[in-house]
This record gives sequence, C-alpha cells and structure tokens, in this order.
Amino acid sequence: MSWQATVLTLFPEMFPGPLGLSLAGRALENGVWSCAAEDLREQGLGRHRAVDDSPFGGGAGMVIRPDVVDAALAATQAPVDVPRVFLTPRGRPLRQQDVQRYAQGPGLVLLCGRFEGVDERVLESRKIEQISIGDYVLSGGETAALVLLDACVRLLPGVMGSEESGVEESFSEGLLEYPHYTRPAVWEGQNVPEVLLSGNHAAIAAWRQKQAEEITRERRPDLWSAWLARRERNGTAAT
Ligand code: 6GU
Repeated sequence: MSWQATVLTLFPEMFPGPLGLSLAGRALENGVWSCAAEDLREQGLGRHRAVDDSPFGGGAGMVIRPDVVDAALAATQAPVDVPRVFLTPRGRPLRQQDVQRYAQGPGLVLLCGRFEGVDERVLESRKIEQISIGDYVLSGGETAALVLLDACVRLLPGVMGSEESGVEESFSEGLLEYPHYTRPAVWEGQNVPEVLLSGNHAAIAAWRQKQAEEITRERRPDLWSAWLARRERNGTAAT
C-alpha cells in the first residue's frame, strides 16, 4: 500500500501544488504516494456552507466549527490509525524525528486552518496533533502542510537516490552540514579550501567535521548544546 496524504482545506487547488513537480511529482505519478485534497466547504452548514463562526468570549477573527471538522474527517476514507495533524503556529515544533515517524507510517491526514483557528474540542476528542513549522506566522496552514509533506515524501522508499539519504543522516545526527565547493577552483580571486584538493580523504573528513561543528555552534547554539550533551553521554568518540 502506498503512503497516503489526505488534506482537509478550504483551498484544495493548492494541492499537490509544487509537490506535483520534481522528485515528489515523479513519485506521485509512480504511485509511491497519493494526495487527496478535500474541500472543508463541502461540510459547511446552511445555504452559505458556513465552516466558521465568531469566537466565544469575543475577540477578532473566526474559528472553524468542530462539527464541520468532524464531518470532514468522517468523509475521508483514511483509517483511524493514520496520524492526524492540525498545522498551526500554536503547535509543537516539527522535527526531523517526527518526519521520520510519519514517513514510516501509512500516511497523514492534514487539517489546514485559515482564520484564527479551529475549535479546541474537536482537536482533543479526535486526537489531532498540533504542529508548527517554525516561529513565524503564515496566512494559513496550507503552505505548512506542503512543507511537512515534502519532508515526508522525500524519505519514502525509492523517492531519492542513496547519495542524498546520506546527507539526511548528518542532520539527524544533530549537526548542520559542512560547506560545499565546486569548480572553478579559483573564483573572483577566492580559492577553494586547500584540503579539499589534497586527495587526503581522512584530512577532508576531519576538516568537514570541524566545519560542521563550528557552523552549528555559531548558527544554532540550541543544536550545539544538545550535540555536546549527547557526545558527553556517549563518550568523546561518538559524533
Ligand atoms: Cl503550521 N501554520 C501557520 N498558519 N503559520 C505557521 C505555521 C503553521 N507554522 C509556523 N507558522
């Protein structure tokens, strides 16, 4: 059985969007994964197919109704064991480990919000995880859903070449990657680091490791602390 994405959204035309192109698009054509976008409006109430209402307690914006979300979930063919995710800046930050777990499962049901959000009761009672893709605010969950799907699909068996899967590991190991260089060896008077031209593979590996550590320490003190703590636990030999 192929990995199945079901997206509940007010903008079904946004899917598969860019994931219909390139590697993910080829995998979609080959049946490695599927993408069904379901219009939340189809579950809307009344003549105007209303999906939202004003928040109890007052305040700006509109909130998506729990009965509408429940009807949309019930209308999907997705089994109950498929993880359900609501994309929201209020969610738990997405990590590569989450992506690995989702990619290993049967697929995802993704709920995309617009407006202020979704009634909390349906998120709780229908076991919908709340996930954020970073500390900034998007106009809706759709572009975040595309990000999450991209991250999952590239891990599905046969989607990417084995070279790239190796790169994957370096990030899962907790360091940012070392810098890359290609021809010309001199560009605008700037040389490529000499060690990379040496043919000394041990020296190159050591240089890359040191670069990865320095870049991580500078750019991501959070990852650096975690990496140091892990090295401490595992003994200095481990990377
Ligand atoms: Cl998942 N949704 C929205 N609307 N904004 C976000 C986000 C999600 N993650 C970060 N910002």
